[in-house]
Amino acid sequence: MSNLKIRDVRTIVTQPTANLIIVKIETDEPELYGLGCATFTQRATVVHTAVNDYLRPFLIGKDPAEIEDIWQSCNVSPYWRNGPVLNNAISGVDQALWDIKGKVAGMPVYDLFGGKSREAAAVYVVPGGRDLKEYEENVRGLIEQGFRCFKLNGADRFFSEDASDKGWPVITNKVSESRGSIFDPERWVRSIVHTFEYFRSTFGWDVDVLYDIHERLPPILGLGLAKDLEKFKLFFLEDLFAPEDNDYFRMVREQTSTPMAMGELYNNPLEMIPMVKDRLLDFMRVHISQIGGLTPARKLSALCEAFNVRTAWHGPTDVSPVGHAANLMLDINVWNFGIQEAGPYQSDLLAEMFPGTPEVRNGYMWPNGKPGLGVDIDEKLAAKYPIKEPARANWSWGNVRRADGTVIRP
Ligand code: GCO
Ligand code: MG
Repeated sequence: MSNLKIRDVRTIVTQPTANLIIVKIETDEPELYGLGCATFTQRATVVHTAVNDYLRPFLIGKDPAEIEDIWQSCNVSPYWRNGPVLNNAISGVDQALWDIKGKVAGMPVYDLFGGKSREAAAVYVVPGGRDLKEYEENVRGLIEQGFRCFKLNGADRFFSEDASDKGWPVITNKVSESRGSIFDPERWVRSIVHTFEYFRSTFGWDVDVLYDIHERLPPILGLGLAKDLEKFKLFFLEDLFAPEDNDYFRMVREQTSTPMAMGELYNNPLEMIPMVKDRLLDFMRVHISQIGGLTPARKLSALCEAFNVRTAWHGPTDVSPVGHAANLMLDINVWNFGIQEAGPYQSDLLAEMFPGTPEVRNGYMWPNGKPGLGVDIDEKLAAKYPIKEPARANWSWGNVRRADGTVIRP
């Protein structure tokens, strides 16, 4: 591999569902290229610029085999570092280089990492339903298909105190619609407890359940909820606090055994390391492209193993199929795997646009055993779905407010 050179680096930005950003690295060997996920869906065009204007000229001519050196030099080249935009840009490059290395070696990336600890990655899914009856039917159908772990977000709307509430979180339209959705933390907390009472009494204890607080609660309410939910034996309670409130996890650890999952909002190692070394979380849930790709994620997995923290990589619809394949390489390899989020990313369109997309069936995500990350992209099809109105990709994060108009920090 030593005499290969990077010939071109460019992004493929497409919006088949969420805004997805893929980095494609072409080498001077015809048909040898790699793909990496750089998806920061809320700021896709900024990542596009970071790759094309800054990393491309920095990388052309380098040896694609030197993944570690390329990661380290890309990380310090802007001087200021550890932010979401540049980390995503570097992730796209990093994952593409691992893809190339696997293709040259003729093996899946998990084999480059040391082989398989399991054949497939157990997943969790988020059941849907327009009403409780349909929700229950969907859960029973998923259980029959072999799924055993469920995120209950969304079901709380069936148990909110105001029958008119439709959205998540509990919505009370006490302020004009122009301010977006209204969030009432105390009512939402009560609806979550009712949701778990329903789920355990309806589906029993042979299934795992989890919930995502999404950092929206005042910390002391979150602590109280974690204690109230202890009797329901959650698989984990996710994002109980915002990264800015990491130290509140110390109180949770002293007062309840409800397992903690955190990490999708982390970018900076200084956010992650204290959480692991002080055993303040049970599951590390970073969005791998937000921390710079597979190279740092491998190192984070090893740090977590030393403290018996398990992995549960972020895997929503705003991770591309290339990114899900990257998650899966670590899921298959590491000893301390916990669970894999399989956000509803499977669709006929995505499967056609990304041949080799990891398959989710019988409760597991399955590697396809192909060299590299095992996923390709149909660029012509991707080009048919350009990003529309980038500014609208905020997904309401700056519009969710309390009844008094205070914006909620997710
Ligand atoms: C999850 C996440 C997502 C995020 C989304 C932000 O656990 O999957 O919380 O639902 O809201 O990825 O863009
Ligand atoms: Mg989450």
